[in-house]
Amino acid sequence: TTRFDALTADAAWQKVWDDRQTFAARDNSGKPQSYVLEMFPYPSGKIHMGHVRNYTMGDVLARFRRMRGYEVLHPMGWDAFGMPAENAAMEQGVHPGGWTRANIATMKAQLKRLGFALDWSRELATCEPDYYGHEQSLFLDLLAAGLVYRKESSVNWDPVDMTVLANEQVIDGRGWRSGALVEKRKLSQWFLRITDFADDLLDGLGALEHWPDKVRLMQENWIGKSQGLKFRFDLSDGETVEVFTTRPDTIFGASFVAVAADHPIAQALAATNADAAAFIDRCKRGGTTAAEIETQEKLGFDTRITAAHPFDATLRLPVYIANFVLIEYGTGAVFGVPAHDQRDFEFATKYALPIRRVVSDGDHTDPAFDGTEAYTGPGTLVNSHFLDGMDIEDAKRAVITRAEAGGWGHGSTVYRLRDWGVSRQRYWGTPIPIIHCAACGAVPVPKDQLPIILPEDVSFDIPGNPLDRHPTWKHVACPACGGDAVRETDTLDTFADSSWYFIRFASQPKDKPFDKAVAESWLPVGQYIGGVEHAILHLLYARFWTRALKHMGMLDIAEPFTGLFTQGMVTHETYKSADGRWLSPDEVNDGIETATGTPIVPGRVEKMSKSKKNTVDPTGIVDRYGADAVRWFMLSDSPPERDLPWSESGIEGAWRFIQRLWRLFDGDAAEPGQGGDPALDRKLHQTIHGIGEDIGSLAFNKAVAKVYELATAIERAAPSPSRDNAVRDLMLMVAPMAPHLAEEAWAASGQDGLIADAPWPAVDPTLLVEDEVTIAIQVNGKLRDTLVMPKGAARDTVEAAALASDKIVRLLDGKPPRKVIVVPDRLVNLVA
Ligand code: ANZ
Ligand code: ZN
Repeated sequence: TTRFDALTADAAWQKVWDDRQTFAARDNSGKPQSYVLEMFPYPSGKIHMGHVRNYTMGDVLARFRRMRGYEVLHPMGWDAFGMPAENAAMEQGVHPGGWTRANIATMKAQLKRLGFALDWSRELATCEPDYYGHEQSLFLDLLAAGLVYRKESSVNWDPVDMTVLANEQVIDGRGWRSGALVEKRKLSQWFLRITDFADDLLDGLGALEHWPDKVRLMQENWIGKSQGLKFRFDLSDGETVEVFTTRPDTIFGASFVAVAADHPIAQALAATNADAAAFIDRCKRGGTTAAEIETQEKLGFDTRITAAHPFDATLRLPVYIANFVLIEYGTGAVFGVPAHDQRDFEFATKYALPIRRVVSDGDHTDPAFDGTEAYTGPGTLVNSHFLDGMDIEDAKRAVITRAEAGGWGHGSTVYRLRDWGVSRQRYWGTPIPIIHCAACGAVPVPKDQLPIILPEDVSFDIPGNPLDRHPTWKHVACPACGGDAVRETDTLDTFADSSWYFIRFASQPKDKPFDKAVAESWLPVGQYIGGVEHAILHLLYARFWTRALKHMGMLDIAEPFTGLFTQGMVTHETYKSADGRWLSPDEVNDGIETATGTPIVPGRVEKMSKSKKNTVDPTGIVDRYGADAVRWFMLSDSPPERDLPWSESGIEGAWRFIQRLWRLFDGDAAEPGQGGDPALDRKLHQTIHGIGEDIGSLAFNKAVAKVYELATAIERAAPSPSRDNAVRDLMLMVAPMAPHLAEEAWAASGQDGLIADAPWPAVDPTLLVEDEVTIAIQVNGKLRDTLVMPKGAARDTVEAAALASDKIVRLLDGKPPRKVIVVPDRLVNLVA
C-alpha cells in the first residue's frame, strides 16, 4: 500500500469542489433546508487557530447534514469595517480599504486551503457598497418606523488628538495615543430603540432551548429587568427628587439620599459651588461604566440639602452627590440603606451615617447593626412600624400600595438595557444616510440615491474623522429644499453590519436587502457557532434587528439563531525569558532562550495570542500535515466547548491516524464466496448510529473516538464482505471530518460520484440491540451465580451452562435438580 499524499489530494479535491460548485446552496431545491453558520471573521490579517477550530466544527456539521439529505446553506463572509483598519492606516500609511481587501484575499485562500464546504458564491464583505448600501436602506426603514432617533449623548473626547475615542481607546481615563486626560463631550448622535423590545428580548430567551444556559443568563443580566418603586422625596430647598428602588421594604432603614454627578441637582449646585463642581469633575474622571463604578472607592459630596422621610417628615436624610450612582439607570437618584446594601454600607461607614437594621435574619432584631458587611438575605421586617413582622415581598407590596394611595410614588419596572447608540465618528464604517439642512433639519437620503459610497481619497495623517474634513464629499444639496446642506459624517457601529449579515447570506438580490420569502425559507439559522465573547452584544443586536424587521413586516422570523454553540479556545504553552519577556516557541530550544543562552521560565498554557507570542500559524501546519490532519486534530482531543491545548505531538498523532485510515481504505477486497462477520456488522451499525448522534449534538470528540474503535475492529477482522462493507461505510463516516482523504479513498475504490454527495450510511436497527445478556442463576429462588450468554440462546443451552457452573455444581453436591425453570434471556431457577 501507498502513503496518503495529502498535499496533492487536498489541491485536487478542492479544485473539483470548486469547479462543480458542490457546496452552493440552491434555493427551493425541494429538499429540507438547513442553515449552518459560523460567526464571520474580522479580516485582521491571517486566519488563526481559533478560526480553524470554529470553522472545522461548522464544516463537519454542514457536510454531515448534506449527507443526511438536507440542502445546506453554509456561507462565509467578512465583518470588514472597524477600527483596526483605521489604525493600520494611521500607523502604516495604508488605505483601510486596501488593507482590508488584501487581508480578505489572504484569509480566503487560507480557508480554501482547509477544504471547508462553503458556498463561496454568497460571499459578502460588509465594507462593500453592495452590502452597506442595503444596510443604509434598512436604516431608513427603521427611521421611518420610528425605531431610530437622534439625541445628545456624551462621547470620549481626546483634547490633544482632537478626536472622539471608542471606549476601548480610553485607558485609565487617558487617550491611548496621546495619553491626554479624556473629556466627556456632548454630541448629537443616532440611537436605535432596542429598549422597545426589552421585554420581548427577555421573554424570547425562554424558547431558546438549544442555547447554552450561560449565554441566556448573560443576555438576561444585560437586559436587567428590575421591578420596584419610583417615588419623590420632598427636599429642604423646596424641590423634590425622584428615586428608584427595588427594595421599598427597607424604607425605614434609609439613612441618606444620593444623586449621580450628572443629576440636575448636582449640576445646579455645581453652578454656584466650586467644591461641588470639583467633586463632579473627579467623579467623571473615575470612569463611568457600571464595572468601573462597582470597584471604585465610594465617594460622596454633602449638598447640605435634606430630604423628608416619606412616612415621617420629621426624619431628615442628608442628600449627597455620590460616585456610585449612575445617571442612566432608574432615575439617577437613590436612597441608601447601609444595613442591607453593600455599596451603601461602605458609603455610610466612610461618612459616619447611621446603619439601621430593618430586615432580621432570624437571630438579630436590634436596630443597631453590627455586621461587617450588609445583610442582603431573606428575613422578616423589624424596626419598621407598619411593616414589622412581614416578609420582604409582602413589605415591598405594602410600601408600593401606600405610595400609590398617597400619590407620592408608583410601582415601576426599569431595565439596565439602554437604547443602542450607533453613531461612530469614524471613516471605516457604513455612512449614515442622512443630510443635515439648516432649513429642513435632518433629512433622510432618498432611497434612489443609495448607496452613499465612502470616498476613497481620504487622509489619515492627522487625527479625527477624515469624512468630516474631506473637501467635497459632505457638501450636497438638501433632498427636501435643494439648498446647501451637509451629509452626516458619522458612520454606523460595526455591530449594525453583523446584525443582519445572516439574512443577506440567505438571500441577496441586487435591488433590495433580501427577498422575504427566500430569506424565510432558510432562516432561522439552525446552528450558529462562535466565540463566547459575542454572547452579549452581537447576539442581542441580531435578535433585536430580527424583531425590528418583523415589526416592520419585512421578515417573519421570531429568533435569528435557534441553535447556538460557543466553542472553547485553542491554547498553547507560553514561555518567558529569565527577565520576563514573552518568547515565542521558535526563540526557545530545549529550555534555553536561543538568543541569550539563558534558561527560560515555562509559563502557563493560555489562549493563543500575539501579545503572549504563543500563536501557531495554521498555514505552516496545513502545508506540512495536510488539511485533514489539522481538521482531525481540531476535533479529536477535547470536547468542543472546552479549551483545546495545541501540541505538536497531537497534530502528528492526527497525521498518523489519517495514514492508518488510508491503509485500511487502500487494502484489498475480500475473495468472492467468503462468509459474513456478524460481530463486525453489529459494531458497524452501532458506530453509524453513534457517530450520527454525536455529530448531531456537536460531540465531535466522541465521534472521533468511535472512528478509532471501528478502525481497530476492522483491522482485526478477517477478510469478508462484512469487512469490505465496513471499510466503505467508514469512508462515508469520516467524510465530514477528513473530506480529502475520504474523496481520495472513495474514488480509488471505484465508487461513482463524490463522497460529498453520497448519502450517510443507513443504520440497520436490528443490529443495534445488545448482543449479549446477563442471566441470573437461582437455586431455590436465591441468586447464586450469573451467566453471560448470547442473546436469544436456546433453553437447553442455557440450562446446560447453568448446571455446568462451578458454584452450582458445588451447591447441588452432584445431585440433579428436582426442577429447572428457564426464563429466556433473564434467569434460570433450579429447585433442589
Ligand atoms: C434602596 C435599597 C435598599 C436598594 C437595599 C438596594 C438594597 P438593581 O437590582 O440592579 O436594579 N439604584 C437605583 N438606581 C441606581 C442608580 N442610578 N445608580 C446606582 N444605584 C442605583 O438595583 C436597584 C437598586 O440599586 C435600587 O434599590 C437602588 O438601591 C440602587 F437594601 O434602593 B436600592
Ligand atoms: Zn432643506
